[in-house]
Amino acid sequence: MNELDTLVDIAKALFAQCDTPADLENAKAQFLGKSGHITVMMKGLASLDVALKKTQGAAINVAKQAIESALQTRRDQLADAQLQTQLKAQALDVTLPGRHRATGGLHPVSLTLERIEQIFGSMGFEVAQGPEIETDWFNFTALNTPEDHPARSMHDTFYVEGGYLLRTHTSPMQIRHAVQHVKQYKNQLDAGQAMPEIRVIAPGRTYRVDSDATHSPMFHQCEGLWIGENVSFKDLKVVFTDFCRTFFESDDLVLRFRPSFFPFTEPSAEIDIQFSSGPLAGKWLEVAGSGQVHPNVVRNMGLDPERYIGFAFGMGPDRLTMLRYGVNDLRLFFDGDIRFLSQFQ
Ligand code: 2NL
Repeated sequence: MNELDTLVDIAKALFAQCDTPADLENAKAQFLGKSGHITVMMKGLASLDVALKKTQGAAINVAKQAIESALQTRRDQLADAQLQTQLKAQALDVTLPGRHRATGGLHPVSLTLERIEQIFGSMGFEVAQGPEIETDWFNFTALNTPEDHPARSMHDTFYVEGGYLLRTHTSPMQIRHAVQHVKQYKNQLDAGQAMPEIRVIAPGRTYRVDSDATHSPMFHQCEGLWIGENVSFKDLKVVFTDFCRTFFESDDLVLRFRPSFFPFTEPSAEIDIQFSSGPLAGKWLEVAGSGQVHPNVVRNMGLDPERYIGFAFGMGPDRLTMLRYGVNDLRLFFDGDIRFLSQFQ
């Protein structure tokens, strides 16, 4: 092996030991730089005679090319290694499950309220919504509730500063709606003409001092009111029967109107339903209170009770939701546990 072959081998060995592009370029200088071995040998050719110059020159060139080629090969190897390291560092595991954005949904009681509004809407009822902090007048007095009625006690009702209270039912909103309606048709009424009937439901939050498995201090109520010149108990029966059968999707569901008492209606009735099939079949379940609106209440709406008559009812959407889905503890609705709530989506 001649001197040049040895030089090429040394260069290859040296290049192989270089782990970074900077090391490699430094090693290159030892052979191809200004004072590198190859460069010095080339310069040495000048002192040789022509024949030797030719053969030696060619041999040096072969060695030079071999070194340049080895250099390029090592450069490519290092660049490739660097790329591999970078790819490894930035690796994406495409088999990981994606992080999905959970879709929200309506609360089960909201689903019930929407259902109630939809069904009564199809029967021509408007939806009235209003204040949860009420006056004594709208919550009790206008509804013919006597001063000494137990519902008015501190024990049953949340009173707030300024003589206000948290409404114990949504009826005050129906009084507000009726008064507004009567005001709107005042000219017609003053002229002895008829006004369009009042047909409204009032869904929303209500409050009572009460807390156990079937009572929450905040609960929902939906009341309904239909006032006209010729609205009877028969209409109440038709409307409420239709509502219950549609709400529970059960055409053979039956209703029972059981005599009862409320200060704001006379006569009054509790409404019970009975399913003919399913887990609750055969049991009478109380779902609402109802009655013919008391003449004093009709008067407080600004109407003549000799001419205007109608019915009202009140029901608990929380309880309707429990019946519809088979939930046995009311508190589940208000605990905010996503494992419970997500089951209704
Ligand atoms: C019940 C009882 C009832 C009413 C609510 C009412 C409203 C007006 C006039 C007359 Cl503006 N009555 N509402 C009538 C009877 C019963 O609810 O047990 N609710 C869950």
